[in-house]
Amino acid sequence: MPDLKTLAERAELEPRFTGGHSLCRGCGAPTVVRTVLNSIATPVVVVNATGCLEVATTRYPTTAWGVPWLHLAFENAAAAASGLETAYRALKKRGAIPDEPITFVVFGGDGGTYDIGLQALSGALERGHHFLYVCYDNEAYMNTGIQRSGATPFAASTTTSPSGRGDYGKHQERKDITAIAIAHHVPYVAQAAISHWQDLSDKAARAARQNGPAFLNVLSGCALGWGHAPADTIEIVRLAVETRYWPLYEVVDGHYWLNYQPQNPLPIEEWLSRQDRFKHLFQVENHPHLGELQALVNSEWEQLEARIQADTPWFEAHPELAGARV
Ligand SMILES: Cc1ncc(C[n+]2csc(CCOP(=O)(O)OP(=O)(O)O)c2C)c(N)n1
Repeated sequence: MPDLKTLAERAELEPRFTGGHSLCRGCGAPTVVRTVLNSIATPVVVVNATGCLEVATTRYPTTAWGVPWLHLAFENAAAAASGLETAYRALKKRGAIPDEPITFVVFGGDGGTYDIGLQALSGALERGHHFLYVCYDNEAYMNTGIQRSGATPFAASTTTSPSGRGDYGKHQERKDITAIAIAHHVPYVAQAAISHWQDLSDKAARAARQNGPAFLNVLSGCALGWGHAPADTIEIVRLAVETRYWPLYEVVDGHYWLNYQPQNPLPIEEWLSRQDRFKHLFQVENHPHLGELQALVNSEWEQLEARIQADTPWFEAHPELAGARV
């Protein structure tokens, strides 16, 4: 498959996703989409689960998509990509169409990925379809009014896990969808964030080169749902990385590699205090939950670090498979 080696080459690619859509100011989703699509050298076909991205980019009679694009329901985005990819392979095998590479890319929000579309995603990953699934993770069902999803962090206030009247927001821990994807033994799984766009771009390029399923979980952002000024989205997503809440790592053929090591990890409060969805945690009666959140972050980081250390010899033996450190 051809490759776009430099960021300049990627930036110069004709835009596959244009401005003029009606996503909110400060929304992270367009950054995810443009960065991913401009990092893939082949023609692409996009499958889009419903959510903010789909709704706000396709207002009749306009579209922000400069590529073939399918709108699907939550439940079946990955199933539709499986069908497309299989049909394309079958037609090529029969000689009915030219043998040219196409990358099939799914975009789904966290509601569509962690929860409602999980069954189809799991099936497609396990069957080994050659496609890239990208979750733009804003940590709630934003399009329908900020309802909690499986991605919503512990203690975040949403419209269906509200804080107040003695309650502290969501009681459950967030689901680790990246680990679930890894458990399917696919060639490439990675976590990325819009604050580290070069890393995201490289991961998209690497993911598209795999000869099998690839999954990217990208921390996006939502000024409205997280409760901050639109101009602060990138900075707040960066704080998620600097507090170790959102590690940037990749798993290549089952082997773990860290792409970014925060030199002076910040306490989780530095990320939480910038967002209204966590402001109740700074009331005295909720202080214990701050400690619980920090303990969760620490324990997840330690588990990840142990896996990364265990896999260091494997990457030393296969240095060409290790992604760039950012
Ligand atoms: C089966 C089904 N249930 C509910 C809806 C209504 N609905 C449309 S968009 C949306 C929220 C999507 O959340 P997410 O996938 O996280 O994407 P976001 O809106 O945050 O971009 C919901 C609940 C639907 N379209 N289909």
